[in-house]
Amino acid sequence: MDWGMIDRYAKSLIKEAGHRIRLSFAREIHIDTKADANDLVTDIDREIEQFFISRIRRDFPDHRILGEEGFGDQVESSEGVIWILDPIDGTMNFVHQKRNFAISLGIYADGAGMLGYIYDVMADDFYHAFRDGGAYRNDERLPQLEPTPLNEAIIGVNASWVCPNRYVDHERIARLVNECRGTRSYGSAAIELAHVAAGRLDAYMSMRLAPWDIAGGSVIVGEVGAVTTDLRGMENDMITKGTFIAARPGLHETILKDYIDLKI
Ligand code: 2AM
Ligand code: CA
Repeated sequence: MDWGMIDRYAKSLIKEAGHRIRLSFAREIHIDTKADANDLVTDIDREIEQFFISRIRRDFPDHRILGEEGFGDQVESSEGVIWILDPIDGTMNFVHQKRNFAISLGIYADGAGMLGYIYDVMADDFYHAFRDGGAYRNDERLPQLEPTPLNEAIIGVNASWVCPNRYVDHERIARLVNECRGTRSYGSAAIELAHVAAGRLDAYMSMRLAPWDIAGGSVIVGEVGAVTTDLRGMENDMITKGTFIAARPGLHETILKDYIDLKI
């Protein structure tokens, strides 16, 4: 497999998709809801996913595609090469803020993350990584992450997990919020993972993420030494939805051991 060629191809595809998204602001965007009233999708999400899929199918016919909007393949096993795509991660931000959304793509071979990309379209920040080749922001290599104690850590966590919910003991999350240095929430898992990779967040966690939210970012944060698992400490399989944490080493163990009590 010529991963260098696939890397160049993927980068140019993502840049072109970003251009298409920026152009879409001149049009009227149609907004639908999916699972619930706050689970948004637009015609742009669908168009961008279809753009990726038509190109990938034409140029890599033996690869499979797992995309959020469902135009790709029915992926139930991790064999072969799989492109795991979220055409717009942070759709609510896309609709309400017209910023703080990203294209997220991970390319996996037999379950191993080979290439990862996060493109923060409006900031024009492009993060990428290749397995054992380091992580980069706009072609500048990102340094390895050093351990940080919890009382000096900024944690990316959505405020909804501090409210009673059916996934996790919210009182422990409230204690985590009190005992860390600060919390942030950006509304796009991909952008939060880019922040972890660049050392601007020390951890990011969510109880409800899909493979396309984390596939690209997991490769990127892994290259700078962050630990990524589900909230039981097991490896995420990139096929099923579940819980997720990415954190500096040490901090990862502290959060899982002392602050997470899953109900699911
Ligand atoms: P999206 O914008 O592509 O839907 C928001 O906190 C983050 O969680 C975003 O990355 C968002 O991705 C993701 N997200 C929101 N609802 C989700 C769900 N039901 N399942 C998986 N991921 C979800
Ligand atoms: Ca999405």
